[in-house]
Amino acid sequence: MIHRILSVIMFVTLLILLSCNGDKPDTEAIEYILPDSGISIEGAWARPGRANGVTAVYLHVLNGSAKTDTLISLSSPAAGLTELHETFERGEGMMGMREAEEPWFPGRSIVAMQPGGLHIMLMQLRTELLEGDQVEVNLNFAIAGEVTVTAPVREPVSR
Ligand SMILES: [Cu+2]
Repeated sequence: MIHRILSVIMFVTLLILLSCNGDKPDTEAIEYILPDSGISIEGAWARPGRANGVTAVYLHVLNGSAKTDTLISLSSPAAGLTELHETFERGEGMMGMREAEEPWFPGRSIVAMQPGGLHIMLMQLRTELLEGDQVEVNLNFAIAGEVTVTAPVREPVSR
């Protein structure tokens, strides 16, 4: 609990950065086609980050199967700790983020992870991540199994 509170406090600054810089959902205009079965990941990208710091990875999860799948675990060789986060309103216009309570991906649907919403949080970054770098994330689903995605590092696209 204390760990969670500390985490939230630690990330408030980042959060302000993440949610208050006027970013529009970056991949909104792209239409993804569901696969016939299984899970595929599209449109992955990561923000730059400092060594020992944190950053966020955004992507779309396309669940082509009829069944709801669940994310069991996440990892990245680039980070000491990797979590699925959700953004929430803390009140008084403040936004916070916390570990997502419902990491579910309904059948035949697309879940977007994008600025201001769900995201994969990379913490304890092992090295600096600069624009042009790539970062690997492993998503371990209950049904689909492990899916590895390579996310290019870039700044958000502002519209
Ligand atoms: Cu986060």
